[in-house]
Amino acid sequence: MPEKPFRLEERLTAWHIGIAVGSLFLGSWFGPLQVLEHAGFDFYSKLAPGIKSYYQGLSLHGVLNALVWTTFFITGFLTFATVHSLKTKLRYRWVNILGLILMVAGLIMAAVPLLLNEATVLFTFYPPLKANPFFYIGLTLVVVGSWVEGFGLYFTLGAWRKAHPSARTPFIAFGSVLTMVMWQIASLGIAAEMLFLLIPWSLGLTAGTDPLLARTLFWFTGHPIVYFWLLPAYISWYGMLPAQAGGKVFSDPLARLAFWLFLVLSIPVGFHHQFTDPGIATGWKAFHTILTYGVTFPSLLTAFTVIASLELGGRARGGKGLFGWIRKLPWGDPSFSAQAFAIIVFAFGGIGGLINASYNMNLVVHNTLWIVGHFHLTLATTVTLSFIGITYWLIPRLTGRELWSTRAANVQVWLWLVAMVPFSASHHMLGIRFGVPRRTMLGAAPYLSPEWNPMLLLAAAGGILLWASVILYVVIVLGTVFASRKVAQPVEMPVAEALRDSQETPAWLDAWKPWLFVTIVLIFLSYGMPLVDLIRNAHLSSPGFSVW
Ligand code: HAS
Ligand code: CU
Repeated sequence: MPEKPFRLEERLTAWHIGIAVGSLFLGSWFGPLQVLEHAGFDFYSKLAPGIKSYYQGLSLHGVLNALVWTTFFITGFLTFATVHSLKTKLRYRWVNILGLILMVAGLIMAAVPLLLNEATVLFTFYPPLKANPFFYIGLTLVVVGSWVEGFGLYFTLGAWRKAHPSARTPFIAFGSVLTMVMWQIASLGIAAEMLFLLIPWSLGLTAGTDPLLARTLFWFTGHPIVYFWLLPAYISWYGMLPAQAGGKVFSDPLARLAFWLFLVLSIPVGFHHQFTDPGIATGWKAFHTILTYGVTFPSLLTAFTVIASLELGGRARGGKGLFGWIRKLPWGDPSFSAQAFAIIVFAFGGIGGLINASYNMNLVVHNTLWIVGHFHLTLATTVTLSFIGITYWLIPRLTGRELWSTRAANVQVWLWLVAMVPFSASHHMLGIRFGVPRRTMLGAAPYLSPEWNPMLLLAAAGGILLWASVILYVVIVLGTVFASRKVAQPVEMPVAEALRDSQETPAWLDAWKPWLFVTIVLIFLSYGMPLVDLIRNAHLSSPGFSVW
């Protein structure tokens, strides 16, 4: 077999994906335990004997599934996507290797206190809940590692642009680098929270902390982090999926415009997580609400452009009539169907998001199981099922082997979709109808009502099926890596052509400075005054609590 040109880059990617899948596997064990606990069946002592409480399990579930699975998958996938899209090796490979080492070191550092019940603070680690300093330092290292990997991609794109001064950046590389830039700006909030508040506090260097300031810095990052998760899926939907469906990108300029809008609008919206926090003036919350409705616009553009691109594919495959093209899409290809299901589910997850974002409707759903329903549609399906779909071509590519079983992969993808319907519907209903709280060990709650039981049982059934789908996924990954046939010609990364030559895309859609300028200005407008106010009035007075 000829020497592969990107061997080192692919090995780096493989490490990232391996760690990501491993954490999804471990984190998912707690899912069924949680829904069963809610439905009145407490299996923690039998099935997770080392775990001290529901809350320790929930912290592991959130950190491993929401933070580790995503961040490792994304940094690995974007590295692969950038080098293959630009057809060039990483400019400085040591930078990306260093980034991965930092991320792994951080992961280990954070995992130890989590496992020792020293960081039972849930994945949002809101103070005054207090964790062991290694938890905060570890998570900070993971973020810093991801920044370093981001720089590795900028150097690579920079070198490419120098060598191709008048060419448009290929869309996939453009989207990958933009995702990293957005993430680096966005994660400054969490970096500040860690460095100035949580780490000194947990080390005993300050007597207390300021929960409101900490939460505000957290959500500066916490909202855009959901687009850090979503944009890699969008890169695939726009730049790869049309090729898998036999179609073309309906509009390269619209695709780029959506990404620029995400850069500009992802960050200045964090107060929609803090509507009920006292201490932030109503006017600022209203301003963030308006901008939140702004950031739904690029997703609506995406719905239009991606579906139009898939329609081109369905018609090229012989589909006729208004909807006949849908049947002609390659539904038997699990990589395609996983992502198509992810898109369909996002219609519902996104509508839920619009409800959350409404300043007054949020009061009905905030802190209820409705939100859990929302983020299992968005994060745990739209994003996760897209990533799973991507691995169904990426892992065969990385290993030079066939997918272990296409049929098993199809079952896995369908099982996820079918399980998510009762899971998310029941969570939404429990939240909006009965006001059932989230982040709560319901089995021990004195206010538990028999009215909730049917929905709680439905949620438990969905949760168990979802867990089965994760286990099947891991079996398929392991089967592909260790037990599948080698192929002579490994699959290529799918790259969709645009309907019109992307070189004709206007230059302003490939120019960084104006967009970065607007991004920074909008951050100052939306966060400048409230943050100055909170910092001026900061009281490092709250002691830490270790409740469980
Ligand atoms: Fe959210 C809370 C608002 C999107 C994740 N969100 C959360 C939390 C998470 C999360 C994890 O305003 C909980 C955090 C915590 O622990 O407290 N969210 C939104 C809005 C959007 C949104 C406005 N969220 C996401 C995405 C996530 C995610 C994406 C993860 C990846 N969210 C909120 C708010 C809260 C919140 C409040 C705080 C709630 C509270 O009170 O605590 C928007 O970005 C959504 C825009 C999307 C659309 C849909 C576009 C549709 C598409 C497909 C159409 C498909 C069709 C079918 C028509 C408007 C692209 C196609 C057919 C075929 C054949 C293919
Ligand atoms: Cu948000």
